[in-house]
Amino acid sequence: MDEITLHQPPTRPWGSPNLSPFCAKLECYLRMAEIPYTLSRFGRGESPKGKMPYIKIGGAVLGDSQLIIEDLERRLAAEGKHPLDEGLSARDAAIGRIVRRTLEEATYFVGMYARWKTNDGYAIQRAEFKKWIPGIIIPLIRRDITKKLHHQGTGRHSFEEASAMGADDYAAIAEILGDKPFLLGDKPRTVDAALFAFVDGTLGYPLDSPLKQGVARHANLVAYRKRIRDRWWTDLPALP
Ligand SMILES: N[C@@H](CCC(=O)N[C@@H](CS)C(=O)NCC(=O)O)C(=O)O
Repeated sequence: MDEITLHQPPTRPWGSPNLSPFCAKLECYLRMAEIPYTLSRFGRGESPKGKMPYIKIGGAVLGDSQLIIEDLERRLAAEGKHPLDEGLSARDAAIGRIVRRTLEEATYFVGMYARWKTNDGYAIQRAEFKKWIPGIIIPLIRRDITKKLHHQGTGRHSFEEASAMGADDYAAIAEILGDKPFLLGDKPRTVDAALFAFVDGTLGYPLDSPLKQGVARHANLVAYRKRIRDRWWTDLPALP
């Protein structure tokens, strides 16, 4: 495998891998798949999709966490190594896809609401973002995200309504996880990188919200997060 540089925000806030769940997902995948990488700063101008994360590999710049993971899975297979989703049944692949898309295309916006639209969340965001971007643009980011939340739809609900929808997503995922070590069985699959990033990003965020309480209610999701942190994130503070 060519050398990989992973470009993402430079901080590990609140004892978590990253403030962006998509960055936490991709970095977790790299660790689970045992693919070496080095970290570098995020530059919007060079990001192929204008979003974080992106990687450089063998002279190419690739964007979108999922497109990158799928590319790396193909490279692992081509090298005779073991992609995380090797041997996955069609049914499990379908379940993994639906869970991931629910998290990324629906639950994600509830987290954004908690972080950017509520005043308590915004105070936390402002303090963290100030560490790596000019403070003057942070209110503009808030305005932009609030507008996006409105257009996407989640922002039109009360925080309680939106949080209940997010909590119900996690309840459904907790049901699928059951007492298995990973979402689809005994081995980590690509979907686990995404699920870990979202569960960890919700439980680790320093704001007590109905969304966070919704995740914390599920002992299996709490244990899942710890199991993955204990194995792949020993450089972060250990969880009790
Ligand atoms: N589908 C993309 C989503 C990435 C994404 O939305 N990243 C957010 C941070 S969590 C971002 O870069 N936002 C900045 C923007 O939209 O301008 C992926 O999987 O990489």
